[in-house]
Amino acid sequence: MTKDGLVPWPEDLAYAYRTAECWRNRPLGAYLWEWADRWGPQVAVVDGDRRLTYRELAELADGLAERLREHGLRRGDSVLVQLPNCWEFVVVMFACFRLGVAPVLMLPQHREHELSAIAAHVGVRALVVPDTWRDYDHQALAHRVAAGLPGRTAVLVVGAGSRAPSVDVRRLIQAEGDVEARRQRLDDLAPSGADVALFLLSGGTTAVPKVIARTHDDYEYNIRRCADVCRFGRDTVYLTVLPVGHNFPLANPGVLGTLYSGGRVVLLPSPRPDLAFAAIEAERVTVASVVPAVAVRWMAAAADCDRDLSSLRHVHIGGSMLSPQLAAAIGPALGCELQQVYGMAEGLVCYTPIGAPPEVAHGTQGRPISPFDELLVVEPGTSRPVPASAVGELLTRGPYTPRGYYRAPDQNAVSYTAAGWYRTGDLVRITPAGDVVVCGRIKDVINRAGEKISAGEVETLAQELPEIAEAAAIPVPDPVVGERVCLVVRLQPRRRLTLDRLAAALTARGLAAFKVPERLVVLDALPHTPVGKPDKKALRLMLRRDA
Ligand code: J2J
Repeated sequence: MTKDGLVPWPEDLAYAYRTAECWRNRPLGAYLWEWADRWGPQVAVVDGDRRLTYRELAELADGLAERLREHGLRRGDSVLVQLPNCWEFVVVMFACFRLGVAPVLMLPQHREHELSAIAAHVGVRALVVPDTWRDYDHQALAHRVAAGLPGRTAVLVVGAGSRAPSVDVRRLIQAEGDVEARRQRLDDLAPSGADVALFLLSGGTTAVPKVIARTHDDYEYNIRRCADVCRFGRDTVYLTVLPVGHNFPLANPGVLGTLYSGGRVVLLPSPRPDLAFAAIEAERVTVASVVPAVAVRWMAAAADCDRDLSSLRHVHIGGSMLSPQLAAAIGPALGCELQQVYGMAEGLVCYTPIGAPPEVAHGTQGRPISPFDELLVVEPGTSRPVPASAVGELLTRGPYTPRGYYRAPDQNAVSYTAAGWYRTGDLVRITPAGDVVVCGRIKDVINRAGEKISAGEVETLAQELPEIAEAAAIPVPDPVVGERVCLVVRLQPRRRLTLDRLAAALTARGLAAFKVPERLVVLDALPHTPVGKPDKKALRLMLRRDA
């Protein structure tokens, strides 16, 4: 671990990745102008009535970058970004990339609990939020979070509701002045390819979510490979319905892969089928990425939909388990080809290839996007390989899989082996042809419609409530979202607790709504493992029996 909290790749491997041109030592901001020079007048981003060309995007991002610099942001700083899917998100991202300021990508659903912990952990200099989103006052939230942080943290607000002392982002996004001179000034300030481009949140198994630092070099390589595998090009029209702060819609190939290829990004605030189908028809969308829960909603809605979806060529599906039966039904229902994605914010991404035979397209989660990706299947919790094709825990390393979490030496000792392998916590088998089949997981998370919820995070917060003596968060299967959070508790003597009171108390403590338990089970005593932890396997079995 270096002083700044990053775990570097070993020097010999870094050399190999550079020599093989995985890493080009070129910051993501430099690509913005390369694209603008090549595809200037073409539309890059569509958000409702707002359409930005490549040229406009570059000019607006540079304009914002210069204003952010005037506000004191410098290379090596970081800012927390909590924006919904909107054109300003793209401009903010590239303004940051130009300056070498790393955005920390949060979800609009996050609240004080998540924002405060992450902002403090990374040491952000500013928070970028919408004024309101879905009737929630993010501006007020950001000021509360900023007040609890050491030092002065600026609050930057997107939206007409921005009020002093917030900084109004839309006022900062201007392309006035000498564009060429500014471009040159910013080029001179550009970060190096090895600098941190952005921070992603981990799906997380710990009480506080872990943060993943992705460099310009590693992220660009990931985008380039995904765009190549998915055959993105100038004719690609990519629909973004998942929260764009997620790695999947952002960069697999996602928004950045589309821009990389000269295509057009269409941003929607939600995956609602009526909105999505109207956008597909209006913009002649060719590809969209969704989680299985959204795919199911789209399939049902497509059955009696009078929109023209014929432009759709591919749908990327990943983030949680997809059964082969469902996988086989998606293509026919939506009139396009399915590509399964198995990915993670920590790095590794696998895709089923375009044109793959049904047994691969439906029965596997695909193969790694890079020949430099290393995959090892081991007996869970060890480094002992299992026999070929057997099920085990997947370990991985490679040119876009960082070697550790940011500023987390203790966690890294658990999540990474001494030889630099990342322990995915996923149970997989690899077919003789090299395709990964995800079979389950050993990590203590709940996967609710693709959103990962750390059981430990929910338990730690729940145990602070005066009613609760002991708590275990476990997944319960659900036909709509895959899994929901169930909290099993032992209460303090003479205390009572209802699900409503639990939900209200956790929400009041600033926990994001999607993590709040949707089921509560009260027991006189929890079963325990020999080391004294709640026996979650026994609890899961018990709940299944009682269901
Ligand atoms: C089963 N489980 C899957 C799949 C991810 C692309 C796609 C998804 C993510 C993502 C991502 C799965 N079948 N097809 O970042 O770039 C579960 C695994 C994995 C965890 C990672 C991307 N695809 N998963 O979901 O960081 O358990 O990334 O380890 O949110 O999601 O979660 P996350």
